[in-house]
Amino acid sequence: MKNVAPAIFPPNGIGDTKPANQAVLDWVDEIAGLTQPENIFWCDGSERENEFLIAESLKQNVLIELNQKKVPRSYLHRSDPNDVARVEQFTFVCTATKEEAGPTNNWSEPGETYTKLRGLLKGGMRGRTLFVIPYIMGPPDSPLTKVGFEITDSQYVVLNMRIMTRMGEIALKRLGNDPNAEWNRGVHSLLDISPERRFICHFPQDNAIISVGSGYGGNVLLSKKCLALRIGSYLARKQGWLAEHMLILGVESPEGKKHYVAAAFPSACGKTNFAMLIPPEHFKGWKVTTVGDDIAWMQIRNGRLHAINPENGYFGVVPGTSYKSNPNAMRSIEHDTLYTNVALTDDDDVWWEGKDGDPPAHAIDWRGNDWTLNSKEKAAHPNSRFTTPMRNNLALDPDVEKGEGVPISAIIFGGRRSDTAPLVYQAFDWAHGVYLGATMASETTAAATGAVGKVRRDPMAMLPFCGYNIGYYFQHWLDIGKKLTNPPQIFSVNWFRKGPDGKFLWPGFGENMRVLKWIIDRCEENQKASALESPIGWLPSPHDLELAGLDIDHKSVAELLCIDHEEWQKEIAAHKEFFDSLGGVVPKELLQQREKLATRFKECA
Ligand code: GTP
Ligand code: SPV
Ligand code: MN
Repeated sequence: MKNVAPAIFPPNGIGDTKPANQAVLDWVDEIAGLTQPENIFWCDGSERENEFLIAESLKQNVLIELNQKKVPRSYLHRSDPNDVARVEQFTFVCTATKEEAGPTNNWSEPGETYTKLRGLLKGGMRGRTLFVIPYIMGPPDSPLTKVGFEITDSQYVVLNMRIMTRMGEIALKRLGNDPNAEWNRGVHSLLDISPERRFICHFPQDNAIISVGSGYGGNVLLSKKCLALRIGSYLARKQGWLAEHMLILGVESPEGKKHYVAAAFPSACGKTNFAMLIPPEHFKGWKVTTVGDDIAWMQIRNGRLHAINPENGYFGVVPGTSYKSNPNAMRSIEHDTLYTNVALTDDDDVWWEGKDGDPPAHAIDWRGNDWTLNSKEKAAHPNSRFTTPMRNNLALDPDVEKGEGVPISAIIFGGRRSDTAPLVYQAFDWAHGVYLGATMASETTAAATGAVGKVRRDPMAMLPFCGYNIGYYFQHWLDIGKKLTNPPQIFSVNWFRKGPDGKFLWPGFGENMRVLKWIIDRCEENQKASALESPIGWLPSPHDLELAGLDIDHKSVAELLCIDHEEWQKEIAAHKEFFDSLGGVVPKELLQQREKLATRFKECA
């Protein structure tokens, strides 16, 4: 299957929506002069343009048409097998000084990096079409909304950006004619899709991104991790708001009382699933709605944090998605969806590990090879993805377009931990909550290249996405808390604790409603749910959780809520080791939190 495709030639009326803003025109001129494309395609986001690009992508074998009866208007793309996930080792934050990028980012000097990238881009689009994608991040009438332009030589990127962002004319209108207006400059070229020439570089001070050598989502949909998180977090600190790797959901009780919750879990640790949760039967009358599944931009309004979802679609993990685990996602991806790196069945349907029903006897796997039930390889790549419009989600929150955002009652930090971290607990206060976020750890997943299943510290699930010094980021979180008169309560969750048999102790997915209910009850003014004071925070006892109708034994519940002092001694030592590894940038307030935690353990020993 082709990833790099030759130029396409649109008929009149397609691909010619040039923006009026001279700064954009000059920039496109400059990049075109450097990359030498065959022609330039100015995207407007229209239906007609989309149809044309899909038809061309099918002709060029960039997309494969799926069974239009089973998955209408949906297509499959296979990426290069060497290019299936984010590449943290090739991701750079190019601030003027290394200190600004901080201890957790790869840094390279901006001047040298521009020179190196220009060298790579020189003539890089010869024989190809250069697409210009105008887009906005955020609801059209939000003060937080940002304009971006992405230049790319990949039709797959254009088709994805049309789903993931509000793309086209809407951005041209918002930008207007002012040559000094603020907008993000993103340049992407596939080059020859070689890991040796793969770099994802951010220039926060220029509000610019250059990504070369990859065609994979998180590396090339520059709106997402690059703009909304890395550049976003940098701007957020300067401008006094928060750009976070968080889902946003609404939860409404049968009495009609509604709370919004934002939750940060690392990549492939359950954000999309939690955001689309369907409450189990026992919770009749409860409703969960999705505002966003990956990114939250939050600002202070009337002393409260309010969140918007800057995106317009979901770029979700496919494997494990089923009618049992996530019916809302399954319904969303039944139509108008781009699939990347899943298996293709003999009747042109899609298949993946964990899908409902029996696996097919034969399929074409994500690499394009024959696959049978006897194959040792997985049919779908573990990081195969769907790209689907958020409007496909039947549980979409009615306030998703609200410019001021939704008020956040609770912030949740969650990791994938086989041990140590209990199912749920609550921080004593904001600063303690920031400490929970700053010290969270999770087992690595297939969403990034490298080892899978290794425990690593991933503060606020932002380790790969914080676009500046992590120490300043912690301080920014502490400072925001001081400005809030009605701060969200902060919680920690872990759906992934395992028993001695190596199996998950908690059923997860829809049953996470039981934990969510405890969380929002703890946020009520009269604290409708009780908890025990433990050294790590407020912990529910088994009878504080609504477990009726759930098939789980007492022993598992006890294990899920257990704080093993030995494990926690190791954990506290690991916090220290992590903070030490950051080389003196951690705010004093967080160092004190660690001491307080250690003292609380000593006092109860
Ligand atoms: P990114 O898109 O990479 O940011 O991932 P995400 O955080 O949105 O994760 P997602 O919801 O896609 O889930 C990732 C994997 O975790 C999938 O294979 C899910 O099936 C699995 N998963 C999600 N929620 C749960 C849960 O509550 N319990 C268990 N055991 N697995 C879960
Ligand atoms: C993640 O890895 O956190 C994702 C997928 O959401 S990607 O957009 O590829 O980064
Ligand atoms: Mn993510």
